[in-house]
Amino acid sequence: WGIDGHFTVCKIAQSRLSKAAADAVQELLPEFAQGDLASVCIWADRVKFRYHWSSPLHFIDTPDSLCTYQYDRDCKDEAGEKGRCVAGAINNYTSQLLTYNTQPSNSEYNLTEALLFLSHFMGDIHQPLHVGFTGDRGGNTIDIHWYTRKQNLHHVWDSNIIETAEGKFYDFSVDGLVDAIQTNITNEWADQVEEWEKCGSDEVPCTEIYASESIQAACDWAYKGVSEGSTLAERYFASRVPVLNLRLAQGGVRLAAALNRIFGS
Ligand code: DCM
Ligand code: DCM
Ligand code: DCM
Ligand code: ZN
Ligand code: ZN
Repeated sequence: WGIDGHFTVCKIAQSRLSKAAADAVQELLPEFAQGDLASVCIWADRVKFRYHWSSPLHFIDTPDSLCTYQYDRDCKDEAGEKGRCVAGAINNYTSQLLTYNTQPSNSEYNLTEALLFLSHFMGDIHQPLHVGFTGDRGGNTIDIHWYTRKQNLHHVWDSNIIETAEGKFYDFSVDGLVDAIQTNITNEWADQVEEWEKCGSDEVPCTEIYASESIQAACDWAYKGVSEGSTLAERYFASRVPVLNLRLAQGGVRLAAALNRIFGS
């Protein structure tokens, strides 16, 4: 996601934290966040250049045209190193944050960074094209027109659909989008939320579910009907925006659920 996608996921998440998790988040947030998780949700993108090792942790490349995800097969970087993908990173930073409960002030890890990475990566794993095909780098090499402007398909899902929705429906404000999704969560989607919060079983970790949903949505909605040089406009926007809103909602609900589990009650 771009700035507004990550902001939305973290706004939704912070509003759903238990007292214990909210307190831990307050303590771990950096000073410049001023208590607002959403304001630093994009941090992991800003440090890609400083922390070179972290850039493969934002996505997963899956086999072209297969539309499935498997951790053992797919979660690796371009050099083939295992675990170096967004699912591996979520697992890693979750286990780092769990040390907060036993050694809050002398963890061997930087738990502030762990919180910011986890919050960001929980968003990215819900962006369908962050679990896209290998050959097109998650849609980055598919050049299309977004209305009249040259764009690539990945960027359409990171930012353009969200920005177009904000412009059309919410007076160009991200807060309007957040409010609308919050309303959906408490109404239309209320009976699904508990299912989203469930975290698989011991054999099926949560990231397996999130990533599988993403590549499925990528095939069914993001890639569908699109080819090099396509023009995507009103029809594509109108049919995809509900899918995108759902993924932002699930990202937010699941980030909160993860933090609530990590920091106990
Ligand atoms: N940052 C920010 N606002 C501040 C200070 C920092 O948005 N007042 C962001 C910009 C950098 C990152 O945090 O990407 C740097 O954080 P640090 O150097 O503390 O890790
Ligand atoms: N990770 C890393 N380097 C760090 C901190 C975290 O590469 N300094 C990431 C890479 C992996 C994830 O953590 O995706 C899991 O790492 P490991 O396999 O070492 O547990
Ligand atoms: N990305 C992806 N899959 C890839 C490569 C990149 O999902 N195989 C994502 C990461 C960024 C965006 O695409 O959100 C742009 O990547 P880059 O900056 O590497 O062009
Ligand atoms: Zn992206
Ligand atoms: Zn990212």
